[in-house]
Amino acid sequence: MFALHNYTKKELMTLITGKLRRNFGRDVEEATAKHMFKACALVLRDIMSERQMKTADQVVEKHQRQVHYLSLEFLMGRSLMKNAYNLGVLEPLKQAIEALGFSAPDLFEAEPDAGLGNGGLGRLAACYLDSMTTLDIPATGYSICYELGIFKQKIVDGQQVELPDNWLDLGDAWLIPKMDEVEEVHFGGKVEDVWDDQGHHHIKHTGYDTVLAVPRDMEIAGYQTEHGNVLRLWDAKSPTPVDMNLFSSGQYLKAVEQRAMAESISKVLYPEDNHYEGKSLRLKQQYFFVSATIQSIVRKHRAEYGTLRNFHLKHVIQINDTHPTLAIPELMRILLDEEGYGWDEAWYIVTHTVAYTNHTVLAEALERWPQQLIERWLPRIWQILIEISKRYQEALTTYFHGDLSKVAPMAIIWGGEVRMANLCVCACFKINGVSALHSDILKKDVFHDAYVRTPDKFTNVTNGIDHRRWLSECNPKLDALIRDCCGKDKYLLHPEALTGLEKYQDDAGVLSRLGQIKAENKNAFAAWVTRETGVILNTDAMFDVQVKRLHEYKRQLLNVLHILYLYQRMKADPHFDFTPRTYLFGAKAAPGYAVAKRIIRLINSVADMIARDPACKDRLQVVFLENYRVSLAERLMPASELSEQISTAGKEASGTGNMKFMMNGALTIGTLDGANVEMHQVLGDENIFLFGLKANEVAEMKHKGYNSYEYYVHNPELRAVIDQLNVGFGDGIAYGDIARRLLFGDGGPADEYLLLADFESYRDAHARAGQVYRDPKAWNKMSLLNIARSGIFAADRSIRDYAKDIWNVPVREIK
Ligand code: T68
Repeated sequence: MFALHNYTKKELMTLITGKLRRNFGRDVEEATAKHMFKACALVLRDIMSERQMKTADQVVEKHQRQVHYLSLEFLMGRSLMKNAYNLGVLEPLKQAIEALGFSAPDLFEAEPDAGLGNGGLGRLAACYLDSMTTLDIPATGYSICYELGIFKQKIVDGQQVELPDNWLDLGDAWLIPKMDEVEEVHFGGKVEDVWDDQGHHHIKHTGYDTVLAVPRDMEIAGYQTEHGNVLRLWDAKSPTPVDMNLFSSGQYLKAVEQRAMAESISKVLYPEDNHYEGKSLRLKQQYFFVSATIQSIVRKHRAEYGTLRNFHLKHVIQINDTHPTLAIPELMRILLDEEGYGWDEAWYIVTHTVAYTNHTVLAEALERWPQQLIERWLPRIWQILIEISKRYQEALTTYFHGDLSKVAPMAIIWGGEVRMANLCVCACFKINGVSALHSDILKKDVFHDAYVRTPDKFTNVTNGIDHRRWLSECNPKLDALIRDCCGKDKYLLHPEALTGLEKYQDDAGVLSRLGQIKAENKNAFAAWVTRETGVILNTDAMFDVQVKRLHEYKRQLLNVLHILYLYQRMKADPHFDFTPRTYLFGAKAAPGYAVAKRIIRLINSVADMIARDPACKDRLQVVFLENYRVSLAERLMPASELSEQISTAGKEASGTGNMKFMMNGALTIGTLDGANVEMHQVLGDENIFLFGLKANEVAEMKHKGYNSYEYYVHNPELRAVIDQLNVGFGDGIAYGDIARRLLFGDGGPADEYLLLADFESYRDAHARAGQVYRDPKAWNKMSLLNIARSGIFAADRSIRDYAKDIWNVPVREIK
């Protein structure tokens, strides 16, 4: 164990004022909040940078095995409070800021979210960086330094409008550019085989465009450790001002074009989640990031060992979904063309280095790159892919005795497309899903035949969340209660210590304190919403929350149908007995996903109608929270009471929002999907509100032929709700398109996600939740047990699983 240096308020004040003077030429009196934020960030960055360099030296000295986590997305959110917390300087930092005449909460609030991700997959990567560092794993994250992160969402007249997210203005305070570690990435051109005088064969690549990859490193601090890691974000730059050769040869336009091409690569994050689009700029992003990353790892390895023969012993490359799959042919390229290895030796190294995490079974999310695109932009990679594909297909044909019904779906190149998931399954030494159910579906269904051939490759690592951020930091009152009940701060490094709460499950004092904390958190959240938007939330009602990306499979629409049902019952019978609810929604829709945008508009139409109806006052309220993001989630989780996790069973790979709610004492209404299954396992039927078809029943129903119209005909309540979609609401907007989609399918299958089939069961589960809510003691007991049993969903547990089952690296032992 290291002795951590404890910075005092006075030391921090000196460091901060020093930064203000040296970096911004200001005394404290002249500094703006922005200067102050940057100065604080720079002070913490220095501390982390020192630690990280020591860690890096140690890794070299001890020849440690390293983890490289490749992801097109890291949804980091804010860092100032997080880093201060992990470095153990949060309290003295707050005091220093205040003593310098600034408000600490305002300063934390001034930091823009680093929104370099869409949703669950990106946030997972961020949580894992925290845990890998806290557990002393030598690990590096790699991604793109997008100039524009996930768009900012405005709601105008009920509709989503996207605005650019220019986070680097302030956010670049965390980044350290390393000009001496720039890599070159090549696009296009021509590849030839050449033989030298000795008859040796070489690959000659000419006529390519060069893009420079400049690393901008973000330091990552762990909790109570001196260990430091980095997130390496690659920024795309054009090589030298402009290519003077092109200019002088009169190719003026080509020179300008090339420059624009180069710098467009890191311009913007693609805003589609769980969806694939074969855009050439996206392919370039993927190769740019993967090529720079692999070259950088190889360069450092060569400097340390002078050979790549032991590469797989010293490195493991984890790829976050198929987005970084080109790491496989890129590492092959370097081993073959630059190191001169033969195919078999190169293949051995690659296939003992790369491991793949799958995050979705949705067909529309599977990446299938058109052959022409790869051929044109990555000609050498294309040749390597052909060879990998050919050899794999031969092996499969032998194994399956020429059975094309097995070989064809597993092929890597097929029908003019490159199937990235199949390439991963072929080349990776481990393949994992992200929840028990999801990993089972991979084995039984998506990759069944590959599983039969190589069962040992397949494993599960259930997702987890950074419980220090998502409980301790964001919910200080609950943190205090846990410290009182579970052995002080023990749970911060031993999340399983949360079970210590169990013995208070019938303790009236603790239960009422838990209820009190929730009430105070609701009030604080409501006050913030009012400040930001003017909307007044009814804090006496149950806060019933669905926040996540807008996607049909996540079934926000099912929630809306049920709200309309409640509304109609209330209108029909003023004495209708139900537990008052404040429904909160937050969701970004991919800008090109028209149906998702319609559903956002529908939620706003319904919210508006209910807000205007005096009959709903104090009983029913619907609020759409604009621009849902990490920092908004941190405010909302502590205030939530009912967590909506209602995806069609079999579709949500894991979910991680579900875990954040659970840890903050919200109860779940949900289907047996993703990690909900494992939540149910530890909670039992009595501590979760389950409903709906199970994954196998969904498959069966689809197989038999699902008819949504029958539910419409046979359930008058459901019929009335769908009829109202057709008629529309107070704002004069009708949603016949959505009604048609449910009943007849609008080009596709009717009600693809089985909303109507699950409606009744969902309604009943809501009625049960409403009943329990009326008995605060029963509710609080359930809430307490949810928190107590949430420890297995800490990212520390997930990372220990990865370290042991996949990475084969030692982890910090914590007393
Ligand atoms: C999510 N996937 C899963 N994808 O939907 C969720 N996709 O169940 C799971 O908990 C989470 O991953 C973590 O494992 C995503 O978030 C994307 O965001 C995405 C982005 C680009 C392309 C495709």
